[in-house]
Amino acid sequence: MSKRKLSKQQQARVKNRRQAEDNTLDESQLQPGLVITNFGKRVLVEDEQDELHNCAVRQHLGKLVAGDQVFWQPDIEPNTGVVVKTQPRRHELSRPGFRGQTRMVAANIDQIGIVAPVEPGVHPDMIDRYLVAAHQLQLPAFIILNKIDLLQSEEEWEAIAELLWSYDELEIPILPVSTVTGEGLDELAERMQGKNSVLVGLSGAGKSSLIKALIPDIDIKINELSEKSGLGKHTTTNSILYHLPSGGNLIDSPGVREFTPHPCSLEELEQAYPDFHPFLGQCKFNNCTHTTEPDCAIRHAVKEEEIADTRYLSFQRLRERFVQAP
Ligand SMILES: Nc1nc2c(ncn2[C@@H]2O[C@H](COP(=O)(O)OP(=O)(O)OP(=O)(O)O)[C@@H](O)[C@H]2O)c(=O)[nH]1
Ligand SMILES: [Mg+2]
Ligand SMILES: [Zn+2]
Repeated sequence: MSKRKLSKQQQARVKNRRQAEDNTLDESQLQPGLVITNFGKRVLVEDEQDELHNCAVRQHLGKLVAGDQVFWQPDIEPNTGVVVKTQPRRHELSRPGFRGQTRMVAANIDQIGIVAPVEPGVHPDMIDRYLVAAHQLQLPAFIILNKIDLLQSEEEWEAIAELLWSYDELEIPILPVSTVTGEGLDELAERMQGKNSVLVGLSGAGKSSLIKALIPDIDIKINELSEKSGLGKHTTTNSILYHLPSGGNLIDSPGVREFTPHPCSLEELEQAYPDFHPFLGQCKFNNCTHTTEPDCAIRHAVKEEEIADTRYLSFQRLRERFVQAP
């Protein structure tokens, strides 16, 4: 991670600017707000009366994202302002981005809904990567099997069940839904009631469609967001927070081609795979990578079908690419 270091002189300049900014801060003007979405260097902040304000962000605050709690002060123009302070985040879901940068996905969430669509396909590898991220954040995750209206036969259902049995064994909830027929949407709404949830998954998985199906006056909301931010209405380029009718918030995140969790140690990766736990410590070598070593308890468990092949393979792909040497 190449985060450029500031020189002493630059650090002093940043500090002086911050102090100058703080001196102009009129505490009586500060209002609490919730970041609904970010675009460029600006954010849409919702005030306590549910009004939206297009706000600049003080530079030292870094990147803000849907779900951030902030303090802001109004500008002269109506519905504009400046975010001057942030509240500490409880959780932040992010991923490594381009050239060592971090891409923020959502802040202050209680749970992660992984959207796995029947079409273009359920990819256990993708699910496992989000499960590793959820483990890193100590957050519960569940799987939304979307577009089940496209499943035509018993065989197709069986093929999907085959891909998902290991998650069922891990007691990760799986919710079959369709935004076309409405099947499963009540159960999904119930699971998200009163909580802050984020929907994640590959582009085209149906995240935005699910949000549209769950929130009755969504078109009005989308128009309002687009009007206040100047953004288009149809693409999800940044995360957007919506309020659920029965309480709680739901964050729509932009799809990625391939999600990657943050790098971690071999031990941490092993911990993120609960199905490996009963066999850990039983390999011949205590630094076993579970690849070619003799007497490997993990590979033995895979052979005995106590660990799913897909889980073993996704673990190895993550280990090769994202495990940092100690
Ligand atoms: N058959 C069927 N199609 C669906 C369903 N849900 C969504 N779709 C279709 O899937 C496509 C992608 O849906 P989106 O909701 O835009 O997907 P997304 O996950 O938000 O995609 P990104 O914003 O690119 O990440 C659209 O053409 C939807 O009409 C469903 O339940 N059944
Ligand atoms: Mg979308
Ligand atoms: Zn081993």
